[in-house]
Amino acid sequence: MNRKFSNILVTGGAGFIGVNFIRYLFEKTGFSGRIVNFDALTYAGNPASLRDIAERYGSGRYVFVRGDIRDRAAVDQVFADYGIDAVVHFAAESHVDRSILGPKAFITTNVMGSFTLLEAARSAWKLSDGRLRDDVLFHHVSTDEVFGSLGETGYFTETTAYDPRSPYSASKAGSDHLVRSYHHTYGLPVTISNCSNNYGPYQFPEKLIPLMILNMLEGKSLPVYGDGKNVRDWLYVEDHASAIWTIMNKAADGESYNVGGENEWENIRLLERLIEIVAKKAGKPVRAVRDTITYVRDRPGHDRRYAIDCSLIKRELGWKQSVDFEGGLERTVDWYLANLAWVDAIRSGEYQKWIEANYGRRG
Ligand code: NAD
Ligand code: TDX
Repeated sequence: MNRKFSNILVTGGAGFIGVNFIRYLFEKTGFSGRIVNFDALTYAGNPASLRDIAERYGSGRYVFVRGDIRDRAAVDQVFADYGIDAVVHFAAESHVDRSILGPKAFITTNVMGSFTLLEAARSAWKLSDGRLRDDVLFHHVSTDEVFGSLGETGYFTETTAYDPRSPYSASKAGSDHLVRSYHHTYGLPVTISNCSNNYGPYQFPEKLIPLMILNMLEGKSLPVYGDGKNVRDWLYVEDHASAIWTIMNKAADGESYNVGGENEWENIRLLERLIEIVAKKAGKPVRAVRDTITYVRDRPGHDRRYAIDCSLIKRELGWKQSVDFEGGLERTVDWYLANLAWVDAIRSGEYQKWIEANYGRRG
């Protein structure tokens, strides 16, 4: 496979991974086409994260459209307006804790929204003889959480049975199944990636790493769920972007690939390492920061361990990670230290005011 895309629709491109993916495409690849960033701007979406990209490429190569993937008319309009020939589908509710508190938005966006997007793609890419175009692609961005929870040993491979255990992972599993069904039933050209935990710049400060960095800087307590021994596999976000781009360009239609960092950490061990880095950079005594670790009640249904076997994408498509964990954590801490204004704007509601001024009130 060697595909060429001219007009890529990125859904959820104002969120953490979407922002990094769009930056990666413009700055690190030879992509010369147009990106249409379609995002509803929920609490997690912040177009200010791409303000410099909008200034540099806004004359035709970068377009932001505020819209909801559950809104069929709005999605149809984007396909029609921009001659979309590829979709990279990031838009989702993504935080497990929120899915426990309020699952509904996860079902409407992750399942129904993905369904709406698939229907719009199927309709926009239909040829006059009823078949679908084969020079287009729908790439679905999914998670390792669809495979459930591992014990102390073993890895998720592409053939591991689905076993989602939170409303978030169940909704992502539902969307994965829909995407595959559109390939098998209608011949929609699709690819899927199931990736492990990402970290890096622009991550919303509700997720473990940015939350802990900011709490350390502010002298707040560091809430560790349960016994702190849950294990996650961490990948620097730009390496996820490169994996998606590799799959989009090289994978056969209908294929899924697991993507991971081959970098497993118990939460408490990761936190201890992060404390050392932040304390040093912020000039705080390590022991004082360590004393703020607080074990709190566990997340209900907390998956014990995720671990990805990503040998297939390495072997078949030649992808590999480029950022080691030590370097990635340093870069991430440096980014938050240099971008406290980005965090403040989120926390103070300043960016929400900016969104309302520029894009109208949130629905
Ligand atoms: P995020 O929460 O930071 O961003 C999600 C974005 O989607 C936001 O910009 C939000 O405004 C937008 N959005 C939400 N609902 C929408 C709707 N109905 N219509 C249009 N836009 C909507 O999430 P993220 O961490 O960047 O994750 C992106 C994707 O990657 C998700 O599909 C997630 O399941 C998947 N993923 C994330 C990770 C991770 O570690 N963060 C790992 C593997 C896979
Ligand atoms: O305050 C905390 N304390 C804590 O101990 C938070 C926010 C998390 N944790 C634990 C729970 C998890 O074991 O840290 C681990 C990581 O938690 P999150 O950052 O919430 O990520 P996780 O639940 O693992 O899911 C993430 O990775 C897979 C993303 O949010 C998902 O979108 C992605 O699919």
